[in-house]
Order: sequence, then structure tokens, then C-alpha cells
Amino acid sequence: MTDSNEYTPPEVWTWDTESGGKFASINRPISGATNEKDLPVGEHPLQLYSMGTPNGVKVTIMLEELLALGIKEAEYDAFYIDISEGDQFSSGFVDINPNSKIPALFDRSTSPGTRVFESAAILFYLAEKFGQFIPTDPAERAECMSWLFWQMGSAPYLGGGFGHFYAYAPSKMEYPINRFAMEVKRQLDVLDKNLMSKPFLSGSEYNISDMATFSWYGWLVMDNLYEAREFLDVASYKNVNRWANEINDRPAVQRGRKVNRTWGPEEGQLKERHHSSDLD
Ligand SMILES: N[C@@H](CCC(=O)N[C@@H](CS)C(=O)NCC(=O)O)C(=O)O
Repeated sequence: MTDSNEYTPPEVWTWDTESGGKFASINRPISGATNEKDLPVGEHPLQLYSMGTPNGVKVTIMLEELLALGIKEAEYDAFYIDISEGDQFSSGFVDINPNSKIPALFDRSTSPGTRVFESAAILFYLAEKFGQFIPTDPAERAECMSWLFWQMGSAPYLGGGFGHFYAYAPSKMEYPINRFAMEVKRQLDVLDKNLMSKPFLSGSEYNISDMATFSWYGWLVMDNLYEAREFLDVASYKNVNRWANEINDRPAVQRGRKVNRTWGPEEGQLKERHHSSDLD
């Protein structure tokens, strides 16, 4: 291993705004709003404030799946929150997510309205509210929740760890790339072995644990997330590839993937969604 990028930490860490990297200008060591601004409100019961990243897309896939079942109460407005411009630090956004990260949901159909933040909490809230995409049998439900929480605990190693050091850091450093590549490959192996004996993560039925995990690991193996397909040899995880392709073929997934997305091929982008016809 090379010893370049040697760093001696000071006695007390201080915030260096010039530290470099793709997110240097937006990340801060303090929480809370930086400006006073209300969020826009649309006409539907559910108001989503998000961006089409893997964490954001989990929720738009779920909403499109609910609408595909004919559940009109799942109609939603999806407003675009540009995290590279700091929209997540407006007072309106911080009111519904004190953690200043997309996605965040506000349900106007309850009185008073209900705020929900953290993508898994949003998936679970919607699954319970509409009684869909979550098993009712206690053992199956436990398995579904186990995989949902597995995803929430694991994906930061993929995104914040591997993705950050492999794709976003100002220079390539061997130690963190090695460490996180090993962990991501271990996670892919966990998924691959689990999917060897069943079609979906928690059994025979597609549910919120698949939606959450597809958005990260499905994109990694199918869409070349972080341009790491070759580096991580993702093709070798055959069961993950089979599962990801099957989920990707679902019409609601194709719709949900486009919402709040402003990059990639033009036909795959829809900055904001306010009517189902916006996606047609
Ligand atoms: N655990 C959170 C993570 C959300 C998250 O990290 N969102 C990112 C985009 S994928 C974000 O909003 N980043 C903005 C920032 O860090 O300031 C969830 O699953 O909802």
C-alpha cells in the first residue's frame, strides 16, 4: 500500500471549507436552517420534497406502485430539492426534516398533517397507511423489516464510503477505496446468497425491502453507479442481477425512477411531478 496523502490530524478538528471534493461547498458540521423560505405546496394529499438519487427514488417507486394498484389517495406532488444548491437548508425543509436530507414527506390528509423523514420511515409509513407492500404475517413482516433495515445500515458504506472515495474525493486514496470496496463486495455477496433461494429479498413477494435495496444495489449492478461496474466485477453477482432486472422491468419502477431526476438521458428525466400525466 502506498503512503501518499499522509495526514496528521490537529488536536481539535476545525471546518475547512476548501477541503475539496464534489460536496465541499454544501456539507457543513452544523445543522439547522440557513435561510427563511417556505416549501411550495401542491394540491395532492402527499407532498414529497426530494431529488432522484437512490434515496429519493425509493419513495417515488413506492408511490408509483401504490398508484398502479389504483390507490388514488397516494396521489402526490414531488417538488425538486436541489441539494447541490443547498435547498435542504431552507427553514421550510428543516421543519419537515431537521436532518436536512432528501427525501422528506408531508401528509396533508391527516389532521394535523404528518411529517416523515428518512427514506425507510417513509416507505414504512406508506406501506402501513395503505396496507400494501408489507407482509401481514409476523414472521414474514420481520424478514421484510430486517432487509429494509439491512439496507439502511449498509448503503452508507456503498454511498458515503465507497462512492465518495471512488468517485467524488479530490484524489484517489488506496486505503479508503480498498476498505469500502471490500465491504461493498461483501454486501453484494450477502444479497447474492440470499437471492439464490428466493425471488425477492424477504421471500416470494416483492415489498418495501426490495424497493429500498434496488435503488442502491440494483443501480450499482445495472446502471453503473459510480462507474464502478467493472472495478467491483458486479456481473459476477448473478442473483442480484436477475433480481434487479426483474424489478427494473416493472412499469411503476420505470415511472418512479424518472421523478425528480435532472440528469442522464432526457427521456429519463422529470424534474417535478404534479399529475400522473406528467410521466406519460
Ligand atoms: N438516511 C437518509 C439518507 C438521506 C441522504 O443521505 N440524502 C442525501 C441525498 S441521497 C442528501 O440529501 N444529501 C444532502 C446533504 O448531505 O446535504 C435516508 O435514507 O433518507
